[in-house]
Amino acid sequence: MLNPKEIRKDFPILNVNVHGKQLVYLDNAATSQKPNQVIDTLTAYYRNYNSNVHRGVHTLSIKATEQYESAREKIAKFINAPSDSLIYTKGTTDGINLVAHSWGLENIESGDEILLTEMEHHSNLVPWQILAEKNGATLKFIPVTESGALDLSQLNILLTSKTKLVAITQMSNVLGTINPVKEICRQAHALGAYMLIDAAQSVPHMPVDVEDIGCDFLAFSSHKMLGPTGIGCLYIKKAILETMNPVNHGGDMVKEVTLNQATWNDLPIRFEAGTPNIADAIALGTAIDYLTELGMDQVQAYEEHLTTYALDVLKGLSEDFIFYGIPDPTKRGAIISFYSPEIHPHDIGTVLDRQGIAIRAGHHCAMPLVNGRLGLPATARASFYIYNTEEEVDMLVDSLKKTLQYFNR
Ligand code: C6P
Repeated sequence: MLNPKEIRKDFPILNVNVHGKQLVYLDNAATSQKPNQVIDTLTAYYRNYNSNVHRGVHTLSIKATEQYESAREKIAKFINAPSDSLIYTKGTTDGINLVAHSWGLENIESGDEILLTEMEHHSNLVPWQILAEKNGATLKFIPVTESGALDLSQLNILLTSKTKLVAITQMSNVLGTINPVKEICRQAHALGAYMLIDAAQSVPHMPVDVEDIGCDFLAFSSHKMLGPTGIGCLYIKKAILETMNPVNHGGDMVKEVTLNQATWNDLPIRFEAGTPNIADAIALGTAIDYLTELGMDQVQAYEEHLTTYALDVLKGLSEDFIFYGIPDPTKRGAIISFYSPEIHPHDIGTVLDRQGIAIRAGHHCAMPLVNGRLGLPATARASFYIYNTEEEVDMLVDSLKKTLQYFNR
């Protein structure tokens, strides 16, 4: 089992005081904190070898290029992908938009169907809305059951020979539900549809193997997995990537340019026009080293343990709060959304903040799920990571009790 007390020593921010209390950071689904190793990688790059990549013959540029490309290899290995199928992006949103604007625009036609779910983040919804409107495709949605799972009994009705793309989150950022993407992918492929996975919440918290799942596209963000903001990755199956056209054009993505035309560089550089986010890519490589060292099986097991504990102790508050998500902690990630009909989630968030506890309150960029399916104005959400402890869960419970008292409940 992971030792969060040891892990915490690597995260300087966890010693910060908020309103005179030591920070209890439970907003990891929004963004995770960064260990010294990642912070040191960033400063080492800027202090010692800041330079552009793929361009220079000088020592610094060669070192920057080596580090940038070796980070790509590590990240690709982490999800069991070949490194030439892994494109650096700004994050999950950017990756999904790239697929929609390149592959989507050219392959999804009038009459085609795109199958999504009711639990998608706006990043895996709005790009498909725009594309469907432009190309005349239809959006369909797998419903969410009362308990917070996908209603897979609807899958063979919704998935038809007209389905061109199935685009699904592997883990809900509101309910924590882990979706059976491998099985959905198998069924999608059997009908000739392509499969995209929004892995923003899964890659940071559980082992993900694109080869095993068999998906065509998979996007994730560095900042939710101990790495810096502004960098993420998009995996695209090689055979598909070879047929796709770049969305951005300019330096580095070209092989030969004349006044009137250009040819594209090799994969995946052809999708990375302009000077890339070098420091953050290299530091994401360090975050990958950190997680690999811990072992993703261990990360998942620890979070399951902490979620089990949290669900158990939070039961004591079930008269005052409704807790959402599948009760079985093996089928969900370390995300717990809750709601009190008496106290607005933003008020809960504000009162907890006064006690040093950071949670998120809002629609979590999943308005169709929160406002539509759950019928709530917002939820309060606590989300855990490798450095959170049972003591912190206890502090959350105590603070929620104080919040109830504060509002005279
Ligand atoms: N969810 C949350 O608090 P970006 O912003 O591109 O790194 O990730 C977007 C995204 C896509 N899909 C899922 C399932 C997500 O959870 C997120 C980010 C954050 O839940 C910020 S809204």
